[in-house]
Amino acid sequence: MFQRMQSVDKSVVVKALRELGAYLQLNGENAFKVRAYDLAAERIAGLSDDLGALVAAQKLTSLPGIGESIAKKIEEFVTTGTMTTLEEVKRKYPPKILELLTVPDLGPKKAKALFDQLGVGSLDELDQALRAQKVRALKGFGEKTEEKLLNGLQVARRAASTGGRKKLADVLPQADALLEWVKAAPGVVRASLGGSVRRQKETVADVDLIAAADDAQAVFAHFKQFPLIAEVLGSGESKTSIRLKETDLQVDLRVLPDADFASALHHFTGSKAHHVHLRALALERGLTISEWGVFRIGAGGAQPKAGVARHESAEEKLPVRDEAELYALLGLQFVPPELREDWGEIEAAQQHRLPTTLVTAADLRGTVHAHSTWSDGAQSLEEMARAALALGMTYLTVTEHSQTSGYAGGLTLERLKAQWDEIDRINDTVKGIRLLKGIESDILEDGRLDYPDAVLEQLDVVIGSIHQRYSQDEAAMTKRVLAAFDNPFLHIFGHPTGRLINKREPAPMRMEEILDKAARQRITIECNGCPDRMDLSAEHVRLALQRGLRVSVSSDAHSVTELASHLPFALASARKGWARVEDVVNTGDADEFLRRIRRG
Ligand code: DGT
Ligand code: CA
Ligand code: ZN
Repeated sequence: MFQRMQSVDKSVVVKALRELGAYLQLNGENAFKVRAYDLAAERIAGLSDDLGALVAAQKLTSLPGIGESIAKKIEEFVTTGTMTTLEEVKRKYPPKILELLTVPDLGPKKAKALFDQLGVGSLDELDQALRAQKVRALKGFGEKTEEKLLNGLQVARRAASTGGRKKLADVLPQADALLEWVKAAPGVVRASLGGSVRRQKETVADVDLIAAADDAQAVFAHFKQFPLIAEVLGSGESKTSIRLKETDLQVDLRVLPDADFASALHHFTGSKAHHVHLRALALERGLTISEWGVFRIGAGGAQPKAGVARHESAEEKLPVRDEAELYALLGLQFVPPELREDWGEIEAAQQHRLPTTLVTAADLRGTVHAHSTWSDGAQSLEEMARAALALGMTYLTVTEHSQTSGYAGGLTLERLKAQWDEIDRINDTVKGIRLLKGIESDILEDGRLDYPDAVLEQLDVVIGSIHQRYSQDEAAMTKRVLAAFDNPFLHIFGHPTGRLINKREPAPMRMEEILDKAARQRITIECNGCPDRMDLSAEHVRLALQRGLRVSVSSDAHSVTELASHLPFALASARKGWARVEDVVNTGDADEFLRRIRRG
């Protein structure tokens, strides 16, 4: 597994250390020892040097928090591929026992008791024991614990099926509420969300909050009063972590003096990959960047160790009032948080060719992809029109489902034509908003659209989407989409991959080939704002834009609420994929929209 010492996969080592720590917990080892393995794992995970090289040079113990004994275990693992201590302790338990530690309210002691007394060694076995009401009979458990564990079991199962990552939309409301709560804490000068939430990733593992205040403990005391807290996981000098009720979301709050806020916010916004790249750049300029700030390396040229830097006098700490200053110190254009993934943004920032006009909500003039009671929407067409108007939109594309989607109230030809009369009536009576006649046509199994060309031709906007037969293989699915693009009346490829976050994988298709053809045929690609979908993914948006394609920022609204609530998620995909105002078809008025989606 590790023939060469170089390029060791750190994540495998991190996983082994964490596992060993978890088994030691089961064994009843003291918390101090267990924590040492977690700390070592964290240290290795955050390492920017090559681990293989460190081991070869026998320099592991020079890392803070890694002592002789752990260093030996890492060395053994890196050189032989096994860690004897881990293998030994694993043999004492059934293979899935660590699953139990993922259940909230089930600590290592209780897990061990369940194993020793009931032979419970996995989530499934825990489920059976709970149902058989065997758990309540154990000493120290009881009916109340049983009920808690039944709940916890569900949480653990959900987490296991999603890799523990939650949808952005499920997290944002609580994250925003917490941010407001922290801003109201005594002495807080400024505060912000950080981490993957600030970078607008589609899924997030936890929420990171950063606040500026002189008295961190006073802020923590207020933080812990937040009504929805299930448990305080830890509280230290500058960080407090909590777990929330209902969502089981973990939130880390860091509080620093205002002078350190910008560099800390930058650090805890990430991403790690972005930082690793930035740090290399910084070194070339004689600077180091860490969570403690930006330092000019002293005349001696010594590199500060993390955590020591701020106390060392050889380095000069540079003032950083905001993130733009930090980037300026590196000779870089400011990089918006969404772009910080090391997807080429640092190279672009060096050359000052990062997009400066990323699309915002204020740029949108029309709302694209809406359903009403004519198909499976919740409100009438007129209500949708008035709601769009209230949002400051100047047009709304009416795109009901087509006839094949009978289950979703898809429109027969007659009903489609009847709808045109109503659209004309609303356009005459409701001033300030223009309804465009459209359809969300099914892309059938062979790539045909769902109405005759003679009908499609009469529509202002045709979205083509796949709703059925997701089971096709990659070749068939790709062929299907490519064929659809040959229809001259198709304007927009709707929710392209069909992915449902944490529920359904993207349909298999050769996306680059599809985007190549879309570019040739001038098809617009949809950023779908339904928070379960958010497809295109940001990576795909980027690929589309690189081919000169335009995207739509679509609400895919089935109600007046969704007209507004879905937009931030379509925008998140678009912005994260570097879409500028001019790359988005619905940032101009209705005529401009029609010009931009036009094919020839
Ligand atoms: P998540 O929580 O998995 O959705 O994604 P993030 O990016 O929010 O990751 P998280 O919460 O582990 O850490 C927040 C930020 O803190 C991360 O984006 C960069 C910074 N950070 C955390 N750990 C390390 C590390 O070991 N090395 C470096 N360079 N940065 C780190
Ligand atoms: Ca995070
Ligand atoms: Zn659809």
